[in-house]
Amino acid sequence: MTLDAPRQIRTDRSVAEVYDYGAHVWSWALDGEPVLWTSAESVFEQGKALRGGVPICWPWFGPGRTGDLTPAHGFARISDWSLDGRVDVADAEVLTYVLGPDDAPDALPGERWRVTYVVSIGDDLDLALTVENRGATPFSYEVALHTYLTVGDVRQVAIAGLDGAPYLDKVTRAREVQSGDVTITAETDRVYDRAGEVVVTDPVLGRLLRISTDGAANTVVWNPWVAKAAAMPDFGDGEWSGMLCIEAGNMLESAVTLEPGASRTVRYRLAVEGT
Ligand code: TA6
Repeated sequence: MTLDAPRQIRTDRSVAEVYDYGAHVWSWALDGEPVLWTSAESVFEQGKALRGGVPICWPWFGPGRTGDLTPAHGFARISDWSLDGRVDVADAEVLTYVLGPDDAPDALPGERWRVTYVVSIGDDLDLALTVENRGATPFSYEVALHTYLTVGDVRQVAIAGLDGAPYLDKVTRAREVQSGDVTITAETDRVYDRAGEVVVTDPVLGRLLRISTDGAANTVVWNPWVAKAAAMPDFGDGEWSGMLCIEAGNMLESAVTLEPGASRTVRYRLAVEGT
């Protein structure tokens, strides 16, 4: 079944589209220039993830810590979220989405949780995802805001802010320590044990993308490169050089355990600056 049309957001400098499906911020352009990346081959069907924008990975990341969970990256991005509010504030538009167990096709019966996602679109993109444990027992999850960024040529970007950070290289399965800026010279799929601020310098588009986070322990850097891109039907073969994922969240050893009544927020702010 195809999806309902996305909500159209327009502010002084921004144009964006947000699907209630997955509470998925799909596109965001600032001053007419795309900042989020979207694949021309993405599908728009219930039950399938969109390829681009900011997919929400929850309550697990990838196949989960057991390595065998489906759907990949959890069910939040393929569930219909409820829009709880939409307000204009200063030069931004703020949408508040909510997901509960009754909305999620794959939630376990009797689970008592609630996820609230506040999306602020203006001169920056500001995302805040809060998970509440409304049950009587502790509740664990992984989470990531899996942001796809538009870059001029991924082979020419420099990613600063992770120097010295340990990471799991998901391509080689080795544990490494980052030395200097991250550059992309092959398939890259890394979970860093650090979050905070990451700056992507894009010499082709002549801009910096500044990502700052709160409540996250991990940063993921991903580019599929040639072969992986060709192997994904919803990813155009030549699109890989124009995109880069810089994701933030809590996964693997940094998965979150919420005590009854507790809540935890992960926040991701994306700003565009001239070089
Ligand atoms: O965040 C990187 C990653 O975990 C990669 O391993 C790759 O699987 C990517 O996410 C995309 O996952 P998806 O399920 O959206 O195709």
